[in-house]
Amino acid sequence: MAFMVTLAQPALAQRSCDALASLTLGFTTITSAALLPETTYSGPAPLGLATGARVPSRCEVIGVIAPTPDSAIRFAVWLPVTGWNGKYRQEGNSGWAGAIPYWNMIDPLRRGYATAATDNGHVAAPGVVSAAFAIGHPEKLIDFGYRAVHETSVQAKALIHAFYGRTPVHSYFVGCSEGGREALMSAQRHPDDFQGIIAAAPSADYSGIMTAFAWNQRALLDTPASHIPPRKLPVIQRAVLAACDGVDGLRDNLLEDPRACRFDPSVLACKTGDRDDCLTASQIDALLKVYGGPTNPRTGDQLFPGLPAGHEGTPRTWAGWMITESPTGALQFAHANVFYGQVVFERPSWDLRTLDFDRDVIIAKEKVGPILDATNADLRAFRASGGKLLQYHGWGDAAVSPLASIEYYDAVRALTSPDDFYRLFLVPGMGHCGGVAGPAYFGNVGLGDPVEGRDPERDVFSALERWVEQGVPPDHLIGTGTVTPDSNTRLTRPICAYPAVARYKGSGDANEATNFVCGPPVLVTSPGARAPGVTDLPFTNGRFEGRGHWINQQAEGEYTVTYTITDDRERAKRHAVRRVFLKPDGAPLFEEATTITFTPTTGNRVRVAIESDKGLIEGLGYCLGDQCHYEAELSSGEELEFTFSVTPLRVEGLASSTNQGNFTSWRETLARVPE
Ligand SMILES: [Ca+2]
Repeated sequence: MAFMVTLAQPALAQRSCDALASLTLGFTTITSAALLPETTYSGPAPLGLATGARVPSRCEVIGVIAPTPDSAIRFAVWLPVTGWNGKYRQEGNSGWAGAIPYWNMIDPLRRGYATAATDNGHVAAPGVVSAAFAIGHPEKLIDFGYRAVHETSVQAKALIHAFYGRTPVHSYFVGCSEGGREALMSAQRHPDDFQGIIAAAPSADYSGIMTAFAWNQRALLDTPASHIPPRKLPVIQRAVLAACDGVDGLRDNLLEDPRACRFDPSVLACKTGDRDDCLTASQIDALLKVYGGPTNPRTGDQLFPGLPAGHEGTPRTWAGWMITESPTGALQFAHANVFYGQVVFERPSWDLRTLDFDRDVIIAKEKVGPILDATNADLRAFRASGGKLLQYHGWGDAAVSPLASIEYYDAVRALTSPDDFYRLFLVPGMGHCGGVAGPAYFGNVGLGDPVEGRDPERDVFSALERWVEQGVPPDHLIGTGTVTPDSNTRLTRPICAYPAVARYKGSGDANEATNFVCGPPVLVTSPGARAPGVTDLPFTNGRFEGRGHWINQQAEGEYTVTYTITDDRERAKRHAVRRVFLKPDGAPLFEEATTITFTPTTGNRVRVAIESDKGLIEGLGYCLGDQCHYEAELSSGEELEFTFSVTPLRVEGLASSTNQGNFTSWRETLARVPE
């Protein structure tokens, strides 16, 4: 005998742990049921965070579920022997799954939860990016897509009832990346399985993400000169921060909302040959494609959002995921080949360098989108069942663009008010699932998290528990991390519920969360958003006043901006706009008059034409709910971008514009002046 176990039988138990082995469950074979003593975890731990952790004594049940003849869904359940809190928490997978993630089950067990996880229906060699299980096995792909997580929850709850004599009072699901996709899939397909769900950095639009991976790799492989070596990534990030760090009101090497950053990589163009501190023309082209994201070459449709600027050189973000010394060594290269080669075409020799971004993307969407993509924005059943969904995503995530989480949130918002059941938190600086830069620790990496205690403000799972069990929704979390580049200095910062961002109060230690408030976003744009919306633009006559920031080579500073808008209803959506910029002393900086015409096209799209002294600016825009956005480009190369929200009582707008001349940028915040 390997070790002696002397544990009292739990008082609540209706059956002994051993007896669970003979339990009859639908489509399920229980392979073992045994009391295990407290141990120290020594198995694999992908984030390197659980090795050496104390694992309390538990009844461990391992089984296989076969809802179809080709299914083999392995799962493990850990039932606390003492101190069960009456609740259940299931853990998600990562990557292509293929193993039961025991390391994720330690944290819930230590919190007193009965917990379970599955290998998602197949076995894979550790550390290998592979979806070979899908070739010739459509049922296994469905198990991976959504069935394994649901079936595991059904059987785990049955085992909990058999062991303790009652069902859990609350059930939770926690997952990041692939686990985040599983989390959203549960809310969409099985809205009664879990009352509380954490969906972190979800790879929800699975086929879209894989297309983006292929797009990025193709951009970087376009010619031998397109490859950007990892050593240049910090150079790019420094240039982005030089251009954009202060936009959020604080120079701290973090971008509160990278959407406010309009970075032009041509500032890094090499002047005399290729050097480490500059980019060649081919590299600039590749970088612009990565920022822009994949588009259909025939229709121009955005296929997935691009990656926001500002985290290129942060360790474990772009390097490794997208860029390695070897041009084909990145994780994105492997994942995109596996997805299209093994899952879509079932032809392992397929190479992403042959991908047709029109035809092949449509094939992928039609074949596997309905199985893998957790993109259904209709969460009304989940909401009606009392479910609470907490989503978080790092702005520095180079695996899943955080813009995709915003798109999904906005799509949900177009159908139902999410505030009472669904909140999204975007974390400045943070990479995929956690770590590295910014306020990246808030209970999100389980046992490796340096934050002690289970304060709902600093521990994301405790925040979800409080929301589900006490009805207190989280407005913000407080993340902990270290200052960049001074890793010896601790930083705390509020992480605000989207769309709010943390704004520095203007005084006090900028590394202390207490000196920030959650406020309106600097700039709300989401280029390429595909969510449904409305086209009505109920702009009305009136005067608007606000603060603006103007930057050019002659003048930089804060100005008062006054708009007078005359809404010409006779000519549909046509507005005469007179704009005056005043210096702090009241002297005019300049003024201009423009006419803006909005013409609804299809869906939520609008065509925008601006006649001004800069010439005619035309562009396409869109509205999401009460928020409208458009971008336009002048023939001179000037870009104009403008976002505003429209409500019956108030108009607020923020704008930015860039060009390649001496005019660099301006932004404004406007509020309607009461009549
Ligand atoms: Ca900043």
